[in-house]
Amino acid sequence: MAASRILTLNEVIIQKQSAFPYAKGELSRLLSHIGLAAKIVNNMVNKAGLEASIIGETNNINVQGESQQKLDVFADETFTKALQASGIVCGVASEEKDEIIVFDDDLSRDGNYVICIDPLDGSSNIDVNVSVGTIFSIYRRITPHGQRISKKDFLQPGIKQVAAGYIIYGSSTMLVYTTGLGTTGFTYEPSIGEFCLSHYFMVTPKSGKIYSINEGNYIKFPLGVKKYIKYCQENDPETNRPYTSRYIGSLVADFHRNLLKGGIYIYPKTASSPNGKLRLLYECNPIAFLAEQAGGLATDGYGNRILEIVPTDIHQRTSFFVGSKNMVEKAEEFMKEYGDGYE
Ligand code: AHM
Ligand code: MG
Repeated sequence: MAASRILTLNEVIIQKQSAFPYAKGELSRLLSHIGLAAKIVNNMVNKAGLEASIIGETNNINVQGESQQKLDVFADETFTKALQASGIVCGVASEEKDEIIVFDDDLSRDGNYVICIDPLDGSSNIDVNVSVGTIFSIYRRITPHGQRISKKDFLQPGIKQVAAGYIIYGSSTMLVYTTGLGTTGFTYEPSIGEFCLSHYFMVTPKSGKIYSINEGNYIKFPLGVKKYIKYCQENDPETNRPYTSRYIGSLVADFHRNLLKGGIYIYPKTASSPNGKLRLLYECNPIAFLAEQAGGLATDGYGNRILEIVPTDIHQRTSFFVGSKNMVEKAEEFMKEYGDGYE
């Protein structure tokens, strides 16, 4: 639903502060810092075509075995600095860093929150002007104050998230977040340099017409996924099928479209990626939280709710089925019936 008068991100955060369980203004300040970093990264992403110095690859390979783009590094540094400057965050787990970063300065050491972040998801799309995003997830620390935090502060199941969100750098830039009280979207208004409330209480349709999956991997998919794709393609006027296939290859953009229009996004495990591709902590958990808060569902395709998976590694991967409730449930039915059999 569109807002009737202009409200900025900071105004809305302050308004909602009292409804938040840890209402000390800290989370509000943290979200403001994330909004600030998003503006800086947005500015750089927008200039990518003009600034040869920021497009293309670095010589580094990250912990995922993927080559780092220069903008990956820029986004990682920008968000890390903004989070540290907030004084509320004591550590970060980033897709771009092998190990967790512990903020050991006087300002941050005792911060209440840890953040899991994918600073620039889909960055292989940057050079060709396709939408990319930042995904973040916020947890309370577990380690008592006065002691140094460790990996266990980050290895919490998604149900423990106190907030999560993404920024989509697209045809317009948006910040979408939840603190567990619904999913809310803000659109960046460049003339005033503010994120303005544009999508209050986002509700995703229970059913949609879009399925999003990299069909180039079809041959390696579990049988249940192949059968579900076939179901999506079959003709049935009662269920609005055939569905339409849309896949950008940029999780935030694919999810955002499906959130608004109704649809399902699937990244299953495959014969060559037996644990799936997407990372639980900083890709799947935050997206799952937002999906559920908008009335959708997120599972691993094997009957497990993403938010209840207990992580054992900060870069852990999982198969991922997310989107409109009825569509995820139907895909789950196919997985239950046909499972992993490979044809
Ligand atoms: P990245 O974090 O290295 O950018 O990879 C994650 C991206 C997602 O945005 C996207 O949905 C997926 O990888 C696309 O993978 P594929 O090219 O295998 O379809
Ligand atoms: Mg990513």
